Amino acid sequence: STYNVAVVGATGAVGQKMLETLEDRNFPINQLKLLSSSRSAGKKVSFKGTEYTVEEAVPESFDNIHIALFSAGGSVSKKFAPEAVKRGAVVIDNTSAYRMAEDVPLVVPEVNEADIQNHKGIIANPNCSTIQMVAALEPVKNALGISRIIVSTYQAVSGAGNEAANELREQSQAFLNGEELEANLLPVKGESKHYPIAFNALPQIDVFQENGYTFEEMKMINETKKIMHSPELHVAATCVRLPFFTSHAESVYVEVEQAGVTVEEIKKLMDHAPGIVLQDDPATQTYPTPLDAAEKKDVFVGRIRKDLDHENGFHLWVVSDNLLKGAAWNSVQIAERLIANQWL
Ligand code: 11C
Repeated sequence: STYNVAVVGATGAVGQKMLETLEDRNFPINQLKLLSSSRSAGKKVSFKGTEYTVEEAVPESFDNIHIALFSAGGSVSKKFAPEAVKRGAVVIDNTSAYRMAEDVPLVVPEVNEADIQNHKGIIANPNCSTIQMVAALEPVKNALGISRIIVSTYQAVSGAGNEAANELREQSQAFLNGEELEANLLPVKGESKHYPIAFNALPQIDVFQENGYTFEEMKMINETKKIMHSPELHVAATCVRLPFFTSHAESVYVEVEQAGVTVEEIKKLMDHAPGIVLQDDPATQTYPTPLDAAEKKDVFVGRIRKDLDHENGFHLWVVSDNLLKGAAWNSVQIAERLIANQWL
């Protein structure tokens, strides 16, 4: 059978990738509706060779929709996801609006696919930097147990949307021309202070919380515990924005519960894990990079080493396309699993 699908936020960085992914997967679409906030309504977007006009989302837009993919910001999800559910749609929400809500499954199919069946109409797609980390660590947790994670991220500008990518482009050109850099957006739109991202590194992604961590860091901490069903797990994160366009990279330190584990064992786990590609050979300088991972659906892992001091500690380098596995692909994958398991 085929389904009526709505994409909310169709003109955004993630929305565009959602359309590409639906096309690429030959998703069983009967009718496709492209929606947005009033700001982007009227724009033209093409899908499978047909041009669609993006419509402003209103509650009635969701009449007869089976699956609605949301990625137009938290406030749009808060306003329209319940309207879509009321009309019988299942919502897969790529914003942080519902991720920590108790009755909303937060899903990375390689980790907790079965949670999808508990949905009450909304399924949340985790934050991009969380998704790639838990996908890489799930096989380790299953086989060896995990007690602690300490992660530092190296995140692409596209995580902050198309505008941030444009800012990097413009600042880079200005820098190379010897001109003054204009910073209007990063680290956080709407904050009082802005720093240039070109040729720089910004240790702030999203707003600061009272505990001194940023919201992005707290997302990684809280979402990881929820997805892995491990409220007791120790997790700490430092999230940094760097001047490249696509793919987030992460240096992950993990302590396993089992004693006497070797690097070879961890490599073997990675090699057999779904959605994970091991790229790890120092002899041939083989390791993942953001440029190589871009436009690919997998999560790439390399640089696996044993900690020199902690018997159960390991270091990994994890890279994935933030707009695909981190967002659009994970959302479409949830939709595919919904259908395949008849959990719609
Ligand atoms: C970034 N991780 O790179 C963010 C973007 O909660 O879905 C994704 C925000 C989210 O800025």
